[in-house]
Amino acid sequence: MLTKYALLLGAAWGSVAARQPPKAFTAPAAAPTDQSPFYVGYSNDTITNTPYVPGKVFDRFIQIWLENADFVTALADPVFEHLTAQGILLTSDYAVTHPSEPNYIASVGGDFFGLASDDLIRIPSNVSTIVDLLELKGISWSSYLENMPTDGYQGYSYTNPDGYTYYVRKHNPLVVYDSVGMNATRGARLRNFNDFAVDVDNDALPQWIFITPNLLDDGHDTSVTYAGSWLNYWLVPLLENPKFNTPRTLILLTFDENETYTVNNRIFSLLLGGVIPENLRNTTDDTFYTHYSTLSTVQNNWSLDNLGRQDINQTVNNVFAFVADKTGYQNNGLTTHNLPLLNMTGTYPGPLNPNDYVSWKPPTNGTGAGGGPTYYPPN
Ligand SMILES: *[C@@H]1O[C@H](CO)[C@@H](O)[C@H](O)[C@H]1NC(C)=O
Ligand SMILES: *[C@@H]1O[C@H](CO)[C@@H](O)[C@H](O)[C@H]1NC(C)=O
Ligand SMILES: *[C@@H]1O[C@H](CO)[C@@H](O)[C@H](O)[C@H]1NC(C)=O
Ligand SMILES: *[C@@H]1O[C@H](CO)[C@@H](O)[C@H](O)[C@H]1NC(C)=O
Ligand SMILES: *[C@@H]1O[C@H](CO)[C@@H](O)[C@H](O)[C@H]1NC(C)=O
Ligand SMILES: *[C@@H]1O[C@H](CO)[C@@H](O)[C@H](O)[C@H]1NC(C)=O
Ligand SMILES: *[C@@H]1O[C@H](CO)[C@@H](O)[C@H](O)[C@H]1NC(C)=O
Ligand SMILES: *[C@@H]1O[C@H](CO)[C@@H](O)[C@H](O)[C@H]1NC(C)=O
Ligand SMILES: CC(=O)N[C@H]1CO[C@H](CO)[C@@H](O)[C@@H]1O
Repeated sequence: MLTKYALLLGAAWGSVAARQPPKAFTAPAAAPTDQSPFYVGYSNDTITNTPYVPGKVFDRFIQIWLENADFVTALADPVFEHLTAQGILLTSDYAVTHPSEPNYIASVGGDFFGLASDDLIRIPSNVSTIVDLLELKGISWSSYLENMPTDGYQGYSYTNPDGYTYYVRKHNPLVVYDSVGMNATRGARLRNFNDFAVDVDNDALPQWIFITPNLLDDGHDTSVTYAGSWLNYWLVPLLENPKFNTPRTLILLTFDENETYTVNNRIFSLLLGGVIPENLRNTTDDTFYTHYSTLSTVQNNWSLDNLGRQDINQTVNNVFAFVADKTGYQNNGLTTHNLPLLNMTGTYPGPLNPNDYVSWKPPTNGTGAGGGPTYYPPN
């Protein structure tokens, strides 16, 4: 089945970078708001969004995913240190499994469906995602993927003309869901970094944004220092740009998973943005969070419906505390002594686990942090 999809999409299985990663970061342009020839596809248009829908605490949510960097090491890096002083460091945030891809898909679909690989997969079009919930309330969204060549690109990876593979599908969670990837209207909202430059310049960023840096800039093929240099080029100036970081913007800088499978899957994450109250900057929060917390926090903020998956599982769906405090939402109070293990890779049954297959299931009816009903796709 996987092979069929691979052929269908003309995938390059296990494609290996032809070149070694460079040792030092080179800026692709003078500023992150400039288009660059390094990004193969130039922007054709500015994104069109529905009118802004105010949230209870924030009006824009931007998540930025980094890779394979030990945050203890990261904290020693001057750029991370600089950013940490401006935000809330989440000291008890957990990935949900290993390796990368299941964590990415969980963050937008509320489950990883037993997946324990980075294979080329497609999730059937009747499986809902956060996009369905956002669109129901008229909330605009998009993903920006660095070095993805064309909007809505379906391929397994992309190798630039310089011979280096910078982009991989496994870090682009929404394209994996056919309800987004195979729908041309939605696919056009999976955009590249030249589009990002244009969208910021035109003050046209949507309200829910997923950012995937390339395999060098996210630290995957490189190091914390390299990722720090990219953040210094990209995020640090954007934090000062009111078209990106408004007083009502919440930014999550996070990692996909812990590198060490034999420890519980703790990752280190940082909340940033204009919405972080002055008195909470340079503080830590030890509430237990997982990748599902990004779904429940967004649901809580905009009173959304839920997906009827782990986003309604009260063990793993705590809402970011500074948001919950304002909305009056009650988190579960779990502490470090009784946390579930989230490193049990390959042992979860599901439709994407070939060793423990169970068929696709409709959502479970229940209540999430948004208070709305469970969303059932039309077919
Ligand atoms: C993995 O978890 C350990 C223990 O919590 C922590 O020291 C380490 O920094 C984490 N590594 C990553 C890559 O997040
Ligand atoms: C942030 O807090 C640490 C102590 O936790 C302190 O050493 C540091 O100076 C603070 N930084 C800023 C910019 O306030
Ligand atoms: C813009 O359109 C051209 C021509 O169809 C295409 O080659 C290019 O990749 C498009 N840009 C993006 C970002 O999709
Ligand atoms: C494709 O996406 C658009 C915009 O989100 C939506 O209105 C439409 O119903 C979707 N089409 C299908 C076949 O799901
Ligand atoms: C998960 O982490 C715990 C420690 O936090 C460890 O005891 C356990 O063996 C790990 N599980 C796996 C499958 O590595
Ligand atoms: C909720 O999450 C916990 C921790 O991962 C898990 O043990 C439990 O089975 C989940 N419940 C449901 C209904 O999925
Ligand atoms: C999707 O539709 C198939 C039948 O075509 C059904 O077996 C499956 O349960 C549905 N999945 C969901 C998530 O509703
Ligand atoms: C879900 O639960 C609600 C509240 O109990 C109920 O009104 C609704 O009919 C249920 N929906 C489905 C599809 O079971
Ligand atoms: C969708 C939703 O719940 N919107 C509310 C968010 O919070 C603002 C401010 O409290 C309300 O005005 C909205 O109705």
